[in-house]
Amino acid sequence: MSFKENFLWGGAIAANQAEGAYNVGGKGLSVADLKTVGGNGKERMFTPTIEEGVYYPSHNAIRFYDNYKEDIALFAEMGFKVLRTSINWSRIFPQGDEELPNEEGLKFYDNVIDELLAHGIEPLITLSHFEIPVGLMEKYNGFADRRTIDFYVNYATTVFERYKEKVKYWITFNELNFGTMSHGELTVLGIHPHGKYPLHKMPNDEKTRFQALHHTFIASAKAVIAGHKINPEFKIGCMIAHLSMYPLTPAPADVLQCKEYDLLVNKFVGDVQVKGEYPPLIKRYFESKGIEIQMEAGDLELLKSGVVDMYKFSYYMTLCVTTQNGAEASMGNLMGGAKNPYLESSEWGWQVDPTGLTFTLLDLYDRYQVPLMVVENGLGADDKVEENGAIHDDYRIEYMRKHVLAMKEAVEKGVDLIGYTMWGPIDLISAGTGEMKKRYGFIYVDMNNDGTGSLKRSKKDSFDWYKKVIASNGEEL
Ligand code: P53
Repeated sequence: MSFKENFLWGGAIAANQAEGAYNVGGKGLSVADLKTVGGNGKERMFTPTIEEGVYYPSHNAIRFYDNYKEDIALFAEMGFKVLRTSINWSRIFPQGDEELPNEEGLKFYDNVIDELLAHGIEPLITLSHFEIPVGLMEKYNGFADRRTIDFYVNYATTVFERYKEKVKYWITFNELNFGTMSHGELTVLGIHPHGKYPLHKMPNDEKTRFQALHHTFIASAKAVIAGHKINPEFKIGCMIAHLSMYPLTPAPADVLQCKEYDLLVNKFVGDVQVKGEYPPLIKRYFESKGIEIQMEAGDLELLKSGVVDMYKFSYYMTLCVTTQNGAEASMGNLMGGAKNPYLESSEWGWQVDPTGLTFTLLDLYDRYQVPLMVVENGLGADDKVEENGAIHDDYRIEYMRKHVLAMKEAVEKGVDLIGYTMWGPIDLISAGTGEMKKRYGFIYVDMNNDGTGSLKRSKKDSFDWYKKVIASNGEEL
């Protein structure tokens, strides 16, 4: 057994990390436009307004807005079956609470989607990829306010209607489970802090955060219901940053801790979106924190009837959990985790673990029994350009080869896996650091961390490798 015949091979990008043109064509500001550049080990900041002399990488990004034709042609050359990208919410509803959409914003996505279809590439559209309009953040405190649900649903319905004949695959929210962590307050939920903040040191207001998260659950469910009415063929997914975890030691306390973190950080949000209900074990956590989710009549029914069609997730690394070195019992600190002595890390400290992908696929299929799709995976690395312009990224090929083999193993074991869109087929702005040199692409973009460079695109060695992988449906690795 190997990959299905119509397996969806491709890549994934996000509007704010690729398009640029942040204030063109009537677009409003999104949260991404207020994030400064950081670095490896240097945090990005959030500034409530645009400050002079500060560099905001999303403003120009890699100018996919002007270059999309050339870039899509390169994706097509690799044989992409699918491209995952997001619609930048604030291009369509500049402030977020308008009744009618911005036609110029829609026109841009008409062009992108038509270009993809002309090349036989299926679009997979994320509705909200860390791109909530700043207008909604300022006026409503983002999803902390229940009214934001309706603005989101109006936006979702607008684009579902517009693209009902052209787009079949959708994601309601990117990495919604980041909403359980303090930095997700801003990035995912649009909770607006009135001051400058390093992104990982957001005010840690769990009550507001989990209430806002509940509102995104309702928003997602309502969008799914509306989407299926508009086109019953739509396949709408959740998207979870699956930060797969192992206990650091076989000490029973570590194993137990790991189980509880996995529920909070990974499974909780997926359970709500796939099973349509809060997992029973989360209630104790809320009680212990004095959190009481305010629900309206009908909310529980909405969650049940608005379940997603498939489970989509990102997978980059695994983390280790331990009680032994006093590791804080806070989800916000989890991204670090404890070091796994059996794994190597990327230059940015992400532990590389292909076997962990097989483990994760088995774990998820065992829990949900719905089709799965890996919608992000890849290696961020600082590529070296040779004098003749070549880029020998054999480390990236190695990373991806092992992860494709890991998926194959899961498929052989019976997992229903429908596709793979690796992250950043063309180099783009890093979400975590805002850097350009944390590169994932098969296509190199000549641009530096400070935005200088010709923006010229060129092929890395991995370009031909991936082309071969797709052509052989994952057999020639
Ligand atoms: P960057 C952290 C951990 C797992 C996934 O990330 C993450 C992050 C955010 O840093 O986000 C996803 O660019 C996200 C993309 C992002 C990609 O992973 O920090 O959906 O927008 O670019 C890679 O290396």
